[in-house]
Amino acid sequence: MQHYPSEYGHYDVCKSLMKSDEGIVWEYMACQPESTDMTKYLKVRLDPPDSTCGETPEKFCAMGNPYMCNNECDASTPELAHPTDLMFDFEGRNPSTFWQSITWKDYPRPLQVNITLSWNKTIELTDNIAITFESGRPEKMILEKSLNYGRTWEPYQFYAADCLDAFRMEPKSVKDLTHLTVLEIICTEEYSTGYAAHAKTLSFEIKDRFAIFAGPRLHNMASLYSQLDTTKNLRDFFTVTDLRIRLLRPATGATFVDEQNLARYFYAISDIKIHGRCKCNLHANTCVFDNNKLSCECEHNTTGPDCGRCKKNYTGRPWSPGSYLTIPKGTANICIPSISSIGTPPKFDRIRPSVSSLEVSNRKQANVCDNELQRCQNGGICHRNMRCECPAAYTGILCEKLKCEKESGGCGSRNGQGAVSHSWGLTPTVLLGAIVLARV
Ligand SMILES: [Ca+2]
Repeated sequence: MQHYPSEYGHYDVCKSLMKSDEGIVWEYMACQPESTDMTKYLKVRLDPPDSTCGETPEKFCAMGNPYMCNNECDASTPELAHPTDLMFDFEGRNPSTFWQSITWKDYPRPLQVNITLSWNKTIELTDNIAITFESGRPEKMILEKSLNYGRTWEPYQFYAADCLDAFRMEPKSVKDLTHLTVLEIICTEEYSTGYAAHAKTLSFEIKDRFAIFAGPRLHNMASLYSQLDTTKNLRDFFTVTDLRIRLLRPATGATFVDEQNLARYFYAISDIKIHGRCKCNLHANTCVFDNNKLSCECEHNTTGPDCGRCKKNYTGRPWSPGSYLTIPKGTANICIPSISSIGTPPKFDRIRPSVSSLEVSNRKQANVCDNELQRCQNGGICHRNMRCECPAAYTGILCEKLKCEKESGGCGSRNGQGAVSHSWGLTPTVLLGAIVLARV
């Protein structure tokens, strides 16, 4: 099992102890795992599967010198093999290690290879995707994404030496995008020039898109986070379960293909960089890689690989993701115990038998409050693990509500009931979501 704990920063803490009038209590915050190198956790698949060179040893031409064609690829000889894992090994070695495709010996049949990268987990991209080619960069390529484990795909970005010719799209740069067009899928010609020693990298620009909201040096992340919070499409744009690199035409560096010398055409990739974090719906700050699978270590009484639902017996209100707002601590929106009618004692009494029967089958989970984690707030006292006895001014299953809220006119000039406000501590609902206090 591999842990990667969060370093200090915004949203790295799910809960913390704090002092209050009632003693030491828990404060809950929105939280997320830190961004990390996601290539360690992916599975790679080629289509067609036999696209790697050297199954039968073959000759290919040197990069940049198509007339030196004595290089050999042989999958059965380690020094001459170019398997897919060489796209993700430690770089910094010279010469670099790389995956290499078969050559274009079947010309004029297109030389096309799909490289599918799967996490089997929803992740959020946090930095540019950078693909380093050892061959010339492809003249035609599509980067695609899936949000449903590869069932359906959509384009992320088109890459071509000539966008109009290849995809009937006007060439664009990410720099042309604005906050109104940030989700546009563009074709770029910036990364498709043929053999050029100094230009090997192809990028999918996450940071430039972030910068549209957060400023050129990402100094205003608060602005980005508030956009992400309020715009689901924007959040989903950076979210994937899989990526697919569709290599559609290798670099030729010319308008024609040299049919006498097809061993000069192939794809070779030395490195792929992908940074991101597990998507945990702001309910976990840790993601573990166990049994070859990533999963969030859910807090806030949530569960599931993405913390996407409430734990059993914590369905006291519908699940909702945590919120980046309010900056900088967000709102935890924790799941609360399964007592649907938070509030008046008579109602509570009516549902008490079911709590009791639950308690028989699963004593620990059915507890409303207990002596280890006394959840009664505002000075409430836990009674037989079943209910909080609240001080006169408070009510609610956890004594989290001011009684006056129930009276007409509420506790003052507040309006809006139940809606999660994005300002601190104004309504009891917010109190419950953002800073649920529980005694320790
Ligand atoms: Ca490598």
